[in-house]
Amino acid sequence: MRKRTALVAFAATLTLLAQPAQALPQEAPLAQASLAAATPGIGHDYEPLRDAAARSGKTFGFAYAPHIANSDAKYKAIAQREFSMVTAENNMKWDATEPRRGQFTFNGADEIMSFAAANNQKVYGHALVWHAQMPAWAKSITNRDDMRKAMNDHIKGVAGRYKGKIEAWDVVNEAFEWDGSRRPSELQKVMGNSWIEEAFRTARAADPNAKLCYNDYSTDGINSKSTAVYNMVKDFKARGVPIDCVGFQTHLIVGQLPASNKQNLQRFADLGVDVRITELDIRIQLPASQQALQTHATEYGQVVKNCWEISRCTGVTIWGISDKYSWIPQVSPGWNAALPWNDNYSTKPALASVANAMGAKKNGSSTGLVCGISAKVGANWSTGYTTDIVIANKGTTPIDGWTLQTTLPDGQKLATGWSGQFTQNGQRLSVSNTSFNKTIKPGESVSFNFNTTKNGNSSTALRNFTVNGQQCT
Ligand code: 9MR
Repeated sequence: MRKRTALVAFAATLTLLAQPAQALPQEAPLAQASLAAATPGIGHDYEPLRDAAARSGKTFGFAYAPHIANSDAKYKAIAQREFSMVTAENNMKWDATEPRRGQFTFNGADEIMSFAAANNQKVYGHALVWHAQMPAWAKSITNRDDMRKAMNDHIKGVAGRYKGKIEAWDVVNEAFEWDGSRRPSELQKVMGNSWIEEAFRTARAADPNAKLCYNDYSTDGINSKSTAVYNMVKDFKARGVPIDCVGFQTHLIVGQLPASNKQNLQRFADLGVDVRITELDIRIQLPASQQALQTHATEYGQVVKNCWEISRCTGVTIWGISDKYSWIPQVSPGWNAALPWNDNYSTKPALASVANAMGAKKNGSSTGLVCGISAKVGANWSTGYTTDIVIANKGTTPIDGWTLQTTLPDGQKLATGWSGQFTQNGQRLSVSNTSFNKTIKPGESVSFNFNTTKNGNSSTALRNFTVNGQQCT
């Protein structure tokens, strides 16, 4: 067991809470992910953007590629800190999950589910039926009933596996052409017009709790394609075909955000479905000029604002984190700079623009107090766990006396604390300095820890802190 320094307040240690040095093997892995959520932003000094989104009842998502998180610590830290929703960039697609007929492979998809769970993120399922990344065996089917069976079995296999755990599914992706006609995919050619509604009905039966979405690109403004989708949604609603949401990919070219974007989102919302910006990126011809970066920032902010002003818009998902891994240069050579984070994780003006459109707070902006928090689960046993917190002074003036506040998970109670003065009021926990750790000089930090009872819940790495009333991450 770790050696504790001065024991202050809450001396009533319960014997039951005696700590084993290690988590018991049968316990769930520690919620390490939220550690990064509590670290300062990479490339900016705003609070986690997921927190700003949450205040508006929305989520901020990103397209996630687990192999990148496994090799790039900054990507992973941003993924954990900034986002409250995860879309699988590739791992939940048909070719990834059913490469051979009837043989499902869920390794990558499962990895995404556990990453999201560890980071308290929702999962947006992408995509059950799509003409691209459709395995060759499925594309080669020519018999209508056989294709229907393959499609329905696929939907049941994937949506069924994650039943109850997916916020929303892109049931059908990219089924229309620019002129509003149906895309002449194998799906369309072999099954005829009814395949889309059949896919939705099958998905509803496979996971009745997931919201079911239609998703497409170049539908961001009012045009022939978005109107065709609009008419389909209207028809589905009228006939009781289960559809709950429409995703607007919003893969834009800088300077070309349609003026009718908000009006278009609103007309879909008015049909009684949720809308979401599902794959936002805005590409620029390289090298990106200052002027292009300004327009880029304005458009990023405008898209977020448009969603934020529509109550049925559930949020914005960006298609990646850093330009380094964007799909854009492979498809459009000479173009990129599409995401808010550059190759080296510095940020473009778009990041601030998005943050401001969400009403994100800057760390320490109003009092000059600039602090950083690291909070992690330490010892962890069946009935309780230890939280270790470090407050760092990241500013240029000393912090002379401090009170940290945070919220404990429902039902959990403070038991014992060290190196601070602890009070719990409801689920709100306040910790003030002791005489020996009152002053935090610039560049220095203080640490303290405490035990909480679990009351049948699991250990949770805390997030959302204030120090002296100031948001601190
Ligand atoms: O970003 C994805 C890229 O890694 C894949 O190679 C590509 C293959 O089709 O799909 C990309 O994601 C697409 C998404 O699934 C659907 N809308 C368009 C996205 C960009 O092509």
